[in-house]
Amino acid sequence: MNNDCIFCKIATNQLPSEKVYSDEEIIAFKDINPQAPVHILVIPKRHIISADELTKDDIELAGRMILIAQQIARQFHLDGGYRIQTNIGADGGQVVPHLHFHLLGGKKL
Ligand code: DGP
Repeated sequence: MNNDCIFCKIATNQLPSEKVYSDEEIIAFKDINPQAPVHILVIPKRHIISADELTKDDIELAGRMILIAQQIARQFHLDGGYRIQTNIGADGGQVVPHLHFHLLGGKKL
């Protein structure tokens, strides 16, 4: 938990969000500024800054994050395809420094 991190606050319910998935180590919630009809963020509850910070110890966590995005894509009937994207650092377009996978779909991207 990083007290200055909005996604840590969402993960601990100190800030509201429209959650679509939650387990002991991962949550998913609707993006506040959607770029597609379906735009969901999948995040670890643990404060990891970005994918660049992942280590071998996180292989299972990172894999589970992708499988959860896949499961949510099915739940939202993104049968025509979708995008899973993660931005890393300022040059990568990352604004919130807590690892998140964008799940985007519902239109031709
Ligand atoms: P990125 O640029 O990859 O760091 O994307 C951050 C995303 O997080 C951006 O699409 C907007 C979203 N976001 C930022 N603050 C909040 C928030 O307080 N609630 C929710 N649901 N989404 C947020």
